[in-house]
Amino acid sequence: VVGGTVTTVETQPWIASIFHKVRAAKRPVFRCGGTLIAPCWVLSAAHCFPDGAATSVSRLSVVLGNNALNETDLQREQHFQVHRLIVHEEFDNKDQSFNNDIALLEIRSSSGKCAVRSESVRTACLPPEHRMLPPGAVCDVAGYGKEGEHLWYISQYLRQAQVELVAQSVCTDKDYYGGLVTDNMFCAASPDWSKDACKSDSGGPLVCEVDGRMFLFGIVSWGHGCAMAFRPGVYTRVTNYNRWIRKSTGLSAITAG
Ligand code: 4AZ
Repeated sequence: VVGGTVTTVETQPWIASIFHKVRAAKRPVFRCGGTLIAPCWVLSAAHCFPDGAATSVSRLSVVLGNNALNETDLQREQHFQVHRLIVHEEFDNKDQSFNNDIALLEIRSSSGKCAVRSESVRTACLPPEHRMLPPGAVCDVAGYGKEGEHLWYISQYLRQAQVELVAQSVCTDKDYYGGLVTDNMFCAASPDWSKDACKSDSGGPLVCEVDGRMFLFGIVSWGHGCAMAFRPGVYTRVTNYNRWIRKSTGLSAITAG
């Protein structure tokens, strides 16, 4: 996150960190963010798993309640293996279009359990199908991604920033992204272009408050650079995927929070 502030995981208790075991590395390497939407399910971005259905789930792991990536705090954290990875069937990024950039991870602890609600771990609500907020609505993006586009390291600590929803007609204007932004995406930025998601925030949440509850409207997906003028952050439009989420998880209703 560029231009944001360090936050505690209790402020974003639905955030997940997804790690990938690499042969040469001692520790699992941070791959992407995610959002806990049900005790056994984390929503993330399809592009986080470039091997798609061929991804070896045994190399993936998920941590909830994670404040600092390189510190272990078992008071807060809950650790999981990935039981199943479901990448959207129509995500095909050969053309780098990022359309349908959505994936689900079914999580299980080593004792076979799902997430347990605590101060640091809690599900985000999913908004009703096709619900839209007006342009200018203020939302929060959170993650462990870069604090500047040209830094070579990601943030050690969870950070968040307030961004505003950009009208679809504006974001698809030729001065912005033109036809690169599909109906399955929306844009968000800060009015002075100082705040944005950045590399390694991918898969993580954009949440917006409605009637005192936080709803997951977006998944960090892509953008040209970070915090650049006329180049908002682009997010997967979660409200286009309620049916896909229901079908994939087998959960008939996801409303908890
Ligand atoms: C990335 O490379 C990335 N500014 C994620 C988000 C944004 C740009 C790049 C949005 O994962």
